Amino acid sequence: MRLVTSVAAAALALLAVAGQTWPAAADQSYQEFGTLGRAQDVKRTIDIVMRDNSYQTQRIQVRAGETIRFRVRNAGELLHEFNIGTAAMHQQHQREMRAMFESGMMSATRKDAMAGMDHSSMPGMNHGAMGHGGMNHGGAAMRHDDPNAVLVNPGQTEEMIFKFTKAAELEFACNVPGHYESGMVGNVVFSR
Ligand SMILES: [Cu+2]
Repeated sequence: MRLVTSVAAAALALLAVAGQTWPAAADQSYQEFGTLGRAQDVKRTIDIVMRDNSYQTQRIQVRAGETIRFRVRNAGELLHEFNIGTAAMHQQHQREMRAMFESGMMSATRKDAMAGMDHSSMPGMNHGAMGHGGMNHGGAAMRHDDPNAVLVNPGQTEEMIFKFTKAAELEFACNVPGHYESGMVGNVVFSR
């Protein structure tokens, strides 16, 4: 079942990407089901723990209209992502992420590999942790300012506040090359 869905999603993603030059414009598809949340609207925090290569939780439960603070900890030694989207969105994002890895913009252990050995690679000095939109090194990395996704370096914790506006069939997933395929994906379940 999942295989069939994935193949269909991959075909859709290919169609969606065809004709665009890379890097593609930021994917606004999340607006179908949510938006950037405001801190004052947060009623609940969900802790997400990421390892190499899995999530501690396979399922999160939310309500339409709810604003949630996700506290995302990377307890692994590799770079990981927490991204909320449809299966098709994840497929497309995986293609983009693969290109970033191939270009050297990201590495298996660092989201800002281009920055080299500057202060951003020192533990405890990750300026990205001050807010996922706060610091990027330009170019396609800007993509990760999307309110529905956060990339977390090994050993770091980052927060993401997201408002679910509408129920949808969603997954949370890590789109670092190979991770989704190895099972780094879980379900977002809407309750009433
Ligand atoms: Cu991962």
